[in-house]
Amino acid sequence: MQYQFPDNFWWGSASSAPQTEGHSLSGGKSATIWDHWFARQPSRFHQQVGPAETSGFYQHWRDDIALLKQLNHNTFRTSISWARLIPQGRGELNPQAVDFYQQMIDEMLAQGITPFINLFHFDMPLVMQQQGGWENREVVEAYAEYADKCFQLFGDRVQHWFTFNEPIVPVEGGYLYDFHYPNVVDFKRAATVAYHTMLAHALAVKKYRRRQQGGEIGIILNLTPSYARSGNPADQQAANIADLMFNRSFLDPALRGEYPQQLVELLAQHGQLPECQPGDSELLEAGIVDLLGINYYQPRRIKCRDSLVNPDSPFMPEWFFDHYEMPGRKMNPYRGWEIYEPGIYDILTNLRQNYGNPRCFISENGMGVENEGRFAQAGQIQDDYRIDFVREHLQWVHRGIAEGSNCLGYHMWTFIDNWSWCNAYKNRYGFVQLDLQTQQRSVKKSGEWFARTASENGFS
Ligand code: BGP
Repeated sequence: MQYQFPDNFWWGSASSAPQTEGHSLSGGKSATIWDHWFARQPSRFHQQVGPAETSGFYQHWRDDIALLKQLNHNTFRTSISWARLIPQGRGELNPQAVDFYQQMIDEMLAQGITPFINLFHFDMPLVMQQQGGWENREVVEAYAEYADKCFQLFGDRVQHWFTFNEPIVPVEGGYLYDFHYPNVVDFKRAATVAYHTMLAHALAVKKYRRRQQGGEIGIILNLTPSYARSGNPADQQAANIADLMFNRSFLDPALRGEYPQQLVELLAQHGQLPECQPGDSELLEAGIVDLLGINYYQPRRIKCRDSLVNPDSPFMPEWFFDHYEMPGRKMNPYRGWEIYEPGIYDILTNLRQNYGNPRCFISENGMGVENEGRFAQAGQIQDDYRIDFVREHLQWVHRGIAEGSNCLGYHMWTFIDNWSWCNAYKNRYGFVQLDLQTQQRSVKKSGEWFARTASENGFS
């Protein structure tokens, strides 16, 4: 076989509680910011489809886990919903949620599927947001209590924990570019949210290690390699700043326990540094992860700015660079993102050469497709484009591993087509097609391909 992967390679897919569970206001769960925002502004959501309309994992988990097994997953990631487990954010547990998560995890284990459990996937409980969300250090404490509760309840069964999925997304969406609640546009507040998120991460890591449960804890970051338009110093400098802002702002604290000096200086120079407290540096250092999840979808193409910044305009990352469309780049024709497979290899190489080759795995990679039903033949979606997408990315992962990268697995986004934030069901990503009305699941051609690849531990 041409592309044979190391023994015990993790083959699986990723999902999250808010995108799959449904029952968003039942089973004792309280509202998250998504329930709240949807109720107030349904028009911000594609076809006005909100977080209640999902594949109903809260109900169908047993069948879905059987399907995972059928597709030869040896690992699967989902998340716990904070608002379901502790509806008031702090304090009393919801017994229905404890039962649900316990049974779900036990069923995965019984089917030979190792659960990877994430604690926060953009789903801030509304009660916590009403107290200021990540801007409030009390919420950081509350999150750490919630995390510790999860370790206490499920840590005997779960050996792979993640504190956050893509923590930069709520920062960008909620505080910079207005695509998540609370729809603030303010760099300083965004920087505070980013900083507090990493403190929350580190506190959770500390609590996990204190329990000595024998497993590992990590974080999942969406890394977008920044490629400069040219070797010209101005373009290079622009790409470097984009990298600092969008990658290293989370990668460095997660893997080195500190922020890049250059980023700190840049923000200090512009009066944008968040407020620090004594002890923060030690805390960040304690947050160095055991395992890094890498979500990779697309690169970032950067050039220097064409025009001078108006110093009276609000401070934004784009003060330092412009995005540019590289001529001849390969686009996903069904979703509008660039596809650049070598980016996944460049990430692995960067981690190996500059970050001590950490234990890592590809925790999300995937191809969203609009109106995917048009590719159905005899009842099955013939998604050869997705097979090509996965295969080509895996070839680069394989090369990275051959050169020594410590990449332990590959998880596809996602298992069953799911609800996705403001996009709702616009982009379908699953190995399994979901009929939202009937809730029927149908395995796509890519699901069958992946099942074969997982069972053979590679492909030719
Ligand atoms: C990632 C998120 C996922 C999922 C995916 C697809 O950034 O971790 O939760 O939403 O992107 O996104 P979309 O449906 O917007 O194309």
